[in-house]
Amino acid sequence: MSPTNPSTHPTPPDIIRAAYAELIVTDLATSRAFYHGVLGLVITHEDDDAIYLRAFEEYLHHSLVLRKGPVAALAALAYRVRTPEDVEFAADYYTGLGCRVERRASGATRGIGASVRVEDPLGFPIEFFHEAEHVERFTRRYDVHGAGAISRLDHFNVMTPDIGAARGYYEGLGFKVSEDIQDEAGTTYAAWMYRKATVHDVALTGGDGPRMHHIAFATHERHQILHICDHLGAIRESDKIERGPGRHGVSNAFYLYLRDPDGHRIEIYTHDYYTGDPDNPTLTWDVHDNQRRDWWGTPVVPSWYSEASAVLDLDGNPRTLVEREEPAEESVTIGADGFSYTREGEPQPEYKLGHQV
Ligand code: 4SX
Ligand code: FE2
Repeated sequence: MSPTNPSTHPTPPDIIRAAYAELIVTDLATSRAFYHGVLGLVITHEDDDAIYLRAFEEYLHHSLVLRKGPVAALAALAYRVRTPEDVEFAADYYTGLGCRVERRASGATRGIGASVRVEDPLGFPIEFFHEAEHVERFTRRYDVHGAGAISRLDHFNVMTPDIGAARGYYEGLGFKVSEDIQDEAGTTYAAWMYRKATVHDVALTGGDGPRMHHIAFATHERHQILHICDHLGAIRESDKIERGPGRHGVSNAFYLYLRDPDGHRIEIYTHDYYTGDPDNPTLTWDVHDNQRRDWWGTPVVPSWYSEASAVLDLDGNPRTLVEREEPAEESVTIGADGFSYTREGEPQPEYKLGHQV
């Protein structure tokens, strides 16, 4: 039987990009003050149950839903697919994987057309949709942008115990790996995977899971990220800054991690690079290279490795965690492990290709 036989290998949906996240928050007013008041996200709609937000360049109804609930958690990560037929392909594909699949009528989430939600093989609630309501795109609304303007959602980051297995699952969906972090024994600690032509739509972080590590929004400029830091300082909420600002090694992006009022981690991210050619090379980092996660060598704070948001199943119940069996990145890199390096005897990864500049 051919490996592409549709009876054994249903066609995966043609995924365009990471499109929206639905987070459960415990107090809508407090979350509104953070996401709208501080980050400046535009409110498309709000009611007693939820707030629907988007960034300035987005014209779909929302890229973030904040839904009120008793316990802070992730309710869904949604990918946009290319055609309505791809929503059907998604249903068939996950049924073929033995996953729980639920069809959702148009409007089940405000602004979103017919969709399917699945409990994926890693235990995450994932949605696939094509149709969505269009709203005003605020690209040139500089009168409302402010100094910390956020342009669009960029990526999801999920915590899962077995990065090799998770990578294989996402490769089956047509994602490619832009960068990863490994050690000399071949253990993979994290991987960055994309459908749109950037470094990632989803990153896989090794750890007890399923948990949501963060969602990331993009700005156009570094100074917009710095302004968000200044803004938080000015309102005496600098404790919302968890890590950064800094320059990532992996992805080369400029970054900042915040914790929202419920502890959900939000990254603000800019200046990664184009990956759209079919032969885009994968860059592998050594876990002991202390510039891999921050190009300036700033240490990663321990909470960034250990804390992450609970994930709900399709009934709204928190998932139990599966422990990571392979070594944890923080255990091999934090503290006096004696293995980290800034300069090795040989050139750093980027320069190993031997090109003269
Ligand atoms: O910390 S890393 O430099 O590995 C990193 C983390 C790179 C890109 C990301 O989006 C991220 O969250
Ligand atoms: Fe990220």
